[in-house]
Amino acid sequence: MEYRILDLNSVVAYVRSRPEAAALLGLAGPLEAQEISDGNLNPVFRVFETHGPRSVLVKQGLPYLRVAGAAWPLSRERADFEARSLTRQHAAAPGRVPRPYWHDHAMAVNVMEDLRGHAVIRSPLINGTRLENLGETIGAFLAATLYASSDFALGSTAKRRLVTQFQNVELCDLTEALILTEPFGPPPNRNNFLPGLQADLADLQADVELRSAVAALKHRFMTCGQALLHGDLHTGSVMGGAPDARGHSDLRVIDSEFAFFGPMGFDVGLFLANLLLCAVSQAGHAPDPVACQHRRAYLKWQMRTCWTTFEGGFRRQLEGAASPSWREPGFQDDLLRSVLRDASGYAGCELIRRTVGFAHVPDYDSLEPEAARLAAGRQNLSLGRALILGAGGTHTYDDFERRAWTGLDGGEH
Ligand code: SR1
Ligand code: MG
Repeated sequence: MEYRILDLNSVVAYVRSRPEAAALLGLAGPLEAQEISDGNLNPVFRVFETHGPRSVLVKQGLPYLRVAGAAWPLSRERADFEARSLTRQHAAAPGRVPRPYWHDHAMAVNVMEDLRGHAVIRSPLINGTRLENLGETIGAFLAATLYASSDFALGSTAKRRLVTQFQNVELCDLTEALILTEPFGPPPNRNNFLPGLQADLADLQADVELRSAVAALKHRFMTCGQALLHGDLHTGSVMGGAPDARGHSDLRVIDSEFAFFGPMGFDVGLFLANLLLCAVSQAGHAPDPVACQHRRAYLKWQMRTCWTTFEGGFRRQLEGAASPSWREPGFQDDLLRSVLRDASGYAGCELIRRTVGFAHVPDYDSLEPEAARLAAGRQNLSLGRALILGAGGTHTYDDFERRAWTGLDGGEH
């Protein structure tokens, strides 16, 4: 089949034309489609039975960035990276990602489980919804997926072979530019920030020590292929079902088209940073200072649980590694400390780029009035800088937390 861009009409015919639709899913009767695109990169459709409960999710890579159009070309190979990484995540952490149904290379399409009753968790978190198992679930997901793709699990030969399947050149280049370069440098760039932050940004960009630390993080991102990362693990990349009586939700990690072999702390740091961005923004989103404090305490605990679950899960798996080298306690301590240091640095970069870079987050952008956005923006920049500069001195999670929560514990409003 030749590549063509799907729309609401053709996506139904496309699904019907595939043998998997009948064989795997029994989709035989009349079908309808609905567009449910949410991310920056790709259109997403739900194709569902008119008279039945079954549905699938169809995601297609366009030859350009969805939100920018043809002016920003992007190859369709991101659909291949998502297919390969989703399959591996599904094997390593079953039930924590949508079930993959089929990948169509020619059409740059991935068809997967439609998480129909689920919603992306970013908005609920902004609005104060408590998902009590969030940190634990994502920490366990990270421990499972990162370990399964590491040298510790695979041995160096299988790992090197696998790395060749994840040369995600374009999307790594995008991350290097948008997260690790442009926010810290002069034009030309695609930075986008409130005029009131101009002086703060100039001050940050003039900090030679900061620029060197970010250069080191960028170099590590480019050269340290520890494990297969999700590559874009923010709260817009997690969906959750309605919480049960205990506040536990069926959480699923989505959208792994940025997957590549990189430093494990990048995934950990991005996720922690997005909870922190939410915490900072609560000064403007929570209805009063007490609610602000409660919401922040919740987010703080989820961040800690995410790290401790990841660390514990990773250590447990190292204990079962085939090579005795990886069972050395001193090695394990050093490794996990270095992941935490990296997480601190990358979390700092994420806070900064979501405030002054090309792609922001609704936590921050939806703050009104502008003075509230300015205050949060300043706090994001200051925390981001502290996390980057303090990364080398981060030996324990307490060190990280102390730095990350500077000025947040009082529930300022
Ligand atoms: C141009 S793409 C901007 C951002 O969207 C994705 O979700 C990644 O976070 C990327 O940096
Ligand atoms: Mg995405």
